[in-house]
Amino acid sequence: MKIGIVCYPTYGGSGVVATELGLGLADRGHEVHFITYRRPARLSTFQENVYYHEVSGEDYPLFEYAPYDTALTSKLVDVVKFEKLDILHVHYAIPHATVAYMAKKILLTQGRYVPVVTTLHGTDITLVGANKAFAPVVEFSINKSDGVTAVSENLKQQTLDLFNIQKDIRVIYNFIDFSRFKKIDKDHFKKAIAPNGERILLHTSNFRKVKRVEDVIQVFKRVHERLPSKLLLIGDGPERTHMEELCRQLDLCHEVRFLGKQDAIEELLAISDLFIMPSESESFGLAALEAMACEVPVISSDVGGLPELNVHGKTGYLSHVGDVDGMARHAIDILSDEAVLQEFRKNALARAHLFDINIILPQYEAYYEEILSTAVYAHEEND
Ligand code: GMT
Repeated sequence: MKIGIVCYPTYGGSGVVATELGLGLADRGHEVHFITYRRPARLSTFQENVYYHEVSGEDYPLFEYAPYDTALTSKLVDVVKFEKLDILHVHYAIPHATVAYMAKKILLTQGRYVPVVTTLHGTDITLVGANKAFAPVVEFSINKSDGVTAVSENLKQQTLDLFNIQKDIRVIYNFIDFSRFKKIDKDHFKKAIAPNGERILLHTSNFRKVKRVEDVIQVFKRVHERLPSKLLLIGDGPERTHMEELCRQLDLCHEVRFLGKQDAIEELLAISDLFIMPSESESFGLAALEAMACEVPVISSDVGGLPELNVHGKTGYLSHVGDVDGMARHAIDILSDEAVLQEFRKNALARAHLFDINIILPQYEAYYEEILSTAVYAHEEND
């Protein structure tokens, strides 16, 4: 198949999933065309079957905001036509599902039909999408997609609760590539961070409010009062400065390291004992899956799709949002007994195997086939 992939090329989970999916599909012999405003980080080297088309809008003094949606639509029309794409797969509903619909309509006037699959990732529904400023357009564009997938049962249900959706939504979970995410030996590195054998707790995120990084620090404070431990905070974003201030107030600066954005997350997971994800909302929790694949148990909130990934009492523990005492208690239970920690590590890995890229990727392929087989019908009926 010739597949066009549209996504945000940033550090967000939706961009990671879209890029890894495209690379995986290319490995399986499909021709994959990424269409984004910047080259996604993992596309920096030559890879067979992978093409990249950059969207660059025209700047003009009249525009206070350059019309990216229009530039992307025009690019999609061009790429679909000239690269003869079979299907367009857009990640994150805003504005990609809307833009794809527009491109599809333009192509139809030129006698060309391309089906569109939209994958809902989370905040495009729960935070941004549900906002009145976007909701009618998001609802319309989801209904006009030929296929719609969501990354968890919970996100599917939330989409159905928040919008008037007439489409079937297929759940296809986030996935993990075990050739990259696996426990590797980084003992020298561990000694540098925790020279006295302290336990290492880890959190990675984009430091937005929804991630509740302050809860991570509060949990760590409680753990640190009971066990020798260190906290690694990976990523960057709007809350980072506040979090640095909080660490100073709590006198934790020597125990907490802010490492900023990191590409080799698997090397940091390799030296970690526990992952903390206390999010206010989380449609799946890809970062937690990455931790589990590296045999790191997860202390998380119980929102969104997290219970579909993290099994309470087996791969980690779930607590209500904001229950930092409960999260700390669970963390101490796991970390204070080596045999318990090893059991949780084993369970986390076994659970992660259910989300192996080799299991999930064929689900996308089969879904594309299904959509393509009904495409002629959809062409007549959809508009
Ligand atoms: O908030 C983020 O973590 C980024 C965001 C995105 O769309 O880029 O991630 C969402 O998509 C990921 C991949 O499908 C999911 O694993 C994350 O749970 C989801 N984040 C939220 O729902 C907050």
